[in-house]
Amino acid sequence: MTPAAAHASRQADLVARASDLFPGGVNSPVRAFRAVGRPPLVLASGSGARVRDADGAEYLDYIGAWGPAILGHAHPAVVEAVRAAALDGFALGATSPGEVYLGETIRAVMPSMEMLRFTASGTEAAMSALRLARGATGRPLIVKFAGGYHGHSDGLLVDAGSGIATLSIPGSAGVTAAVAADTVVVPYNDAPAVAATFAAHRGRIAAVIVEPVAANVGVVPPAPGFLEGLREITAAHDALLVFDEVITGFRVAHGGAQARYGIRPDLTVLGKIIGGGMPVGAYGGRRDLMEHVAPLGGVYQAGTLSGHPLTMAAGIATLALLDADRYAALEAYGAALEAGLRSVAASAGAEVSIARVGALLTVFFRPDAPRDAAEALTADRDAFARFFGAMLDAGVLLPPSQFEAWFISLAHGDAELAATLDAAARAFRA
Ligand code: KE4
Repeated sequence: MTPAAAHASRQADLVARASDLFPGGVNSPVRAFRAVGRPPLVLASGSGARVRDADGAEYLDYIGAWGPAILGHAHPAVVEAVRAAALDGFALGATSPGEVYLGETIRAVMPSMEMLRFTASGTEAAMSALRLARGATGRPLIVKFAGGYHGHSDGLLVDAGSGIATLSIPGSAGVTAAVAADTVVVPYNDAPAVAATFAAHRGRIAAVIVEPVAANVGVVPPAPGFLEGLREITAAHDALLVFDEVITGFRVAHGGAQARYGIRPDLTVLGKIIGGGMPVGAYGGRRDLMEHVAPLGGVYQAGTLSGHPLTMAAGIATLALLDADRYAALEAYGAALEAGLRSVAASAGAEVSIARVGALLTVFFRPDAPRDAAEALTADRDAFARFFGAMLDAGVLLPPSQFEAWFISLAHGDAELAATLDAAARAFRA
């Protein structure tokens, strides 16, 4: 592209400069669009269910900021809450009123979180929950599931999902064998494998961490009895059950997956929606466990911007608009989208399967919905990449990976459903 033409496209210019500044031109790998063979988008604005790239092209959006934008982008109530909070200063370095209000709001909806701690990301929250599990039990081992993604702390990057699955890499360089040795990986939806793992490591497992609806290999719902099995096995061995609800919290039900499936975990990890799109994480659970956390107990965890006032303001404003009947609307759109996609795929003769839990959906390019990561990873990535490109060309932006979920918002309505299905009908044929 000639220099003049480069400046004709602000996006191309920014992509070129970003590629020089950041690894892959991005500040998080999945944003690089490498798995779909397209140049990355630079998104300059969002409103409701739509986003605009740096050249002003508009897309109907199913990335949804990877989960937080459940109200749609730039919801006026959330924007106003952050604007007003900003006038009182930003981080002040002590507890702020908003932390109390948001903490009480979360606990009222998720009563298993008897006591909690805010962080600035889901990674920090998951990492801290597991440090707490080890500190409280005195045991070294953590069990996670193949394809489970719980942020990028060393011990959790073993056989993870999300970007690790998208980039088809086994784990991460820089994670030592010593660290990885304390993480045991078992297949999702396989409670007997978990029981066998506990038998093999009797008395040494601190906790099991699970995405109660797997969403980082694409959406893989828990098989009937799986979560109940985890609850029984961990209780029988005095180990802790940690629900990573960074995606599912306030998404698959008002009270998250623990409400939807009726399981009370010992600890819960949150992120995304509770911050309304601002940097956030939280972990919490049984009071007797959380009292091990500094400064009360010996498990240290800290953060300069934990509980940031503007994040708290965005979270409070977001959760205030997520009362129980909004979930009926999310469920209705999700069901209509699933049925519509199934119909247009069948008409086009496309061999896909659709997995959905509430407002979380994945179209898998494989004949039947996967039951675990190993099955999900057999999906046809090239077919997905072609579908992604055809949808993008039709103005619909999907998460740029077969192994991520589509995030539906309350701003997605009849017009968005029709536009999505019209684009999909053409894309499946392509
Ligand atoms: P963050 O550190 O990215 O806030 O949260 C980590 C995390 C923890 N647990 C679960 C279940 C998660 O899905 C995530 C992050 N999700 C990915 C999308 N699959 C974030 C997108 C990205 O990495 O850019």
